[in-house]
Amino acid sequence: SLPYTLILLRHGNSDWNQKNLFTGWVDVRLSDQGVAEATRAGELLTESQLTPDVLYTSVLTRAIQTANIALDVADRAWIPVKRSWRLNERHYGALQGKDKAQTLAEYGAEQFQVWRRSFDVPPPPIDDDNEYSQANDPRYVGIDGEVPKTECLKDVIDRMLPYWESDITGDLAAGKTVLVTAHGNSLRALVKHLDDISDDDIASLNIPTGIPLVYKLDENFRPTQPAEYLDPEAAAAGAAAVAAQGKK
Ligand code: DG2
Repeated sequence: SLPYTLILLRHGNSDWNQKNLFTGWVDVRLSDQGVAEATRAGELLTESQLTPDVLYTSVLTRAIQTANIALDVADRAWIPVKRSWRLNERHYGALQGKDKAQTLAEYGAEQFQVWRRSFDVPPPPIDDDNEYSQANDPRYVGIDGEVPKTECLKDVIDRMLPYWESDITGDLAAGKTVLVTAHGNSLRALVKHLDDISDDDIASLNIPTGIPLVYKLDENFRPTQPAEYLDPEAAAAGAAAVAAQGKK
């Protein structure tokens, strides 16, 4: 029934978030802090009486773990699941595995910000023989198109939105409460679309780890009110921490 309910959840803090490394499509696990954040996310869902009917995740373990933990805590571990590489984090190209603070020191604040937050400038592409390349990762056999070697936010929008339209909106239209568990930049792409944020303004929007963001949508999948984080104070602090990453 209307308005439709959509819950966005960035995975909890990962081992590589903790180590301050560019991650992208590298399949790292949650840190202990991330497990605690996912647990808290489940408690927040319960406290808010939100009951997801269907789960969407990327094919990356940190998002899958987060959703599993949160839904288990919320007593909804049994709901159907759909996973897609189209919800994956932005592919970070040759930056994958690099230290964010070192990259900032080496290339300067301007280049660092362009690589992290520009709309249409991708980082340099990763070589197929780089240890952090996904060129030979079996989970991407049969994806429609080539495994990316780098992506900017615009590329993420271009591969994510078709899936939003073909699959996720269908479940919303059927009246289901949809939980999407994904990543900093794949969720920035979706929020940009939902809130109609300009290419310039999206640069300053950061998504905190592990805090559910709830949208109420009309029949055209447009917000009927501003989206709300279930813990606004923690979300503001978390977003500020993401923005400051690299700057020690
Ligand atoms: C982070 C985002 O992605 O990093 O790829 O390093 O959400 O999967 O931890 P996530 C990464 P920034 O773009 O915020 O530097």
